[in-house]
Amino acid sequence: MLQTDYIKLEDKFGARNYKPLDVVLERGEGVWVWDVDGNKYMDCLSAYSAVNQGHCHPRIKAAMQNQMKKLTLTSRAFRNDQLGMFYEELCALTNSHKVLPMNSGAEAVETAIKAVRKWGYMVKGVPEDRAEIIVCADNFHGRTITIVGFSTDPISRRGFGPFTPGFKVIPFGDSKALENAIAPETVAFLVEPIQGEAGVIIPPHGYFKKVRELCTINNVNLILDEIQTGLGRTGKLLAEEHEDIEADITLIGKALSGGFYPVSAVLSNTEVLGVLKPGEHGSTFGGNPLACAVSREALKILTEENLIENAAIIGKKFLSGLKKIKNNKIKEVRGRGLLLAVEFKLNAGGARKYCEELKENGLLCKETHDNIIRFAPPLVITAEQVEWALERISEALSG
Ligand code: IF1
Repeated sequence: MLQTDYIKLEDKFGARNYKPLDVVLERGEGVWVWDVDGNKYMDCLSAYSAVNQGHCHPRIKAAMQNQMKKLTLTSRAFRNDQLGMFYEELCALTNSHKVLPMNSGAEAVETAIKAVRKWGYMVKGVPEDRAEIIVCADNFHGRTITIVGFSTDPISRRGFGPFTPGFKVIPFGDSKALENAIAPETVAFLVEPIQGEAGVIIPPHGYFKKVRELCTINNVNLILDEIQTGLGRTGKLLAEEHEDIEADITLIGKALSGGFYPVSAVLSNTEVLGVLKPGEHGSTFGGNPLACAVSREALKILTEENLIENAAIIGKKFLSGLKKIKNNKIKEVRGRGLLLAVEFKLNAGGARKYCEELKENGLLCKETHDNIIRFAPPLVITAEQVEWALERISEALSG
């Protein structure tokens, strides 16, 4: 079949909830992917930070093959031999006390919302059904009705109401706004350490230190959504480390399985996760042995192959290379570790055309909010590969 045949099939039978680049991929290895015609591309999106370990990492593949020969799914009606070790290793790595395993990132977010609301009623003493969670404008936390209900992106919300009550929106990066928003019924502040989908928005220096202080003195849970920024992406295991703070609840997903399987988790302590009693929450696939075996290996790779340090070192090189690009249509170049973005001025005609040109030159990336290109290659990328990428990006973006 030709690429156009694959595209026709997708367009004929698929819902049109995406507008992908017209490249039909069939194979991936490390930072590279190949289309059905054998053309090779560098993946600078990493499935939105789900393949931090690189495409089809052999160790994760082997762990998955080994486990799938034995046991894939038991439901949580019974125990399995992978879950406890997954918990222990994840808690040791992230300095957490308790884990609640789910599947998608959105499910982890929803789980955290349920847990903090129940904590509010059982521990903080908030009147029933009055719990409030503060979120930030330009947030992205997933696509469920509750989550898009507190999104400020009209495209994410339009036509999906009515929405779930109990959320208050404040500007990102403004600790005074948080201070003014906190009320006796506030049970949590849900926020990304760096706003990924908004265009890699990095908070002002000291913002999260103040946020941590405000949450502590007001007995409000700080929920950090690290589903995109976590697991090495920003050059630290968790992006919170750049801010020298610790969340009360940390959400991870995506690269938790190295892109092999949907796995997410809510990391917290007994006070919060202890409010969920048997039968009050769960999911068919949450904590299944295949997910746990895959994730255990995916986490080991991050540390044993020094991917977190690599993201820090190579990310600096990538960022400085992007900053050298000369184009008066570029408004800002920013990033942390290997979560980078080039923002074009609003009158520059958008960023999609640059993504299309880069695709023709063997590099895959994607625009966000029309005028921003995010560059987020797998954390296994080498210095030479960054040079290769920068040559092409400079050629396409210079103007
Ligand atoms: C799509 C965006 C990124 C996330 C954060 C929770 C979730 C995500 C910080 C939910 C998921 C994905 C969703 C995917 C594209 C991608 C995305 F463009 F949508 F916004 F990365 F920026 N918190 N982000 O980034 O996790 O339920 O998807 O497992 O919806 O197209 P999920």
